[in-house]
Amino acid sequence: MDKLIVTLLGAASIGFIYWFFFGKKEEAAQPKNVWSILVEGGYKPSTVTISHGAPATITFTRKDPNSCLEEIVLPDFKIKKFLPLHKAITVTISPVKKGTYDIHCGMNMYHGKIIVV
Ligand SMILES: [Cu+2]
Repeated sequence: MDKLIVTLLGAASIGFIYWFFFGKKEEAAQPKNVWSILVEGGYKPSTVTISHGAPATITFTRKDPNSCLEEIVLPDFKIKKFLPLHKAITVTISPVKKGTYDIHCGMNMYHGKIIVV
């Protein structure tokens, strides 16, 4: 009887872990064209998925005083913006081609990704 309970508990926790990691990942991969990225010790989320052929807006809010993160660069879209602390800065992109595009800080140290599907 004890063994059965342990087995059931084990199965339940495996199920939970699976749901926790894979369920969330699937949700993050769902394309949408309005995103908010928190800039704090990096970019959160660091990967955003958008659909091609429609304009997408990404709002960056920097909460990290580290000057390394004060500039956001989207090289493929020729966008470079200063991010004042605690202020939402929105960039709009209209990617026509599917692919993966880089987001990085002014010094190319912190990285994020835009996946266009
Ligand atoms: Cu930097």
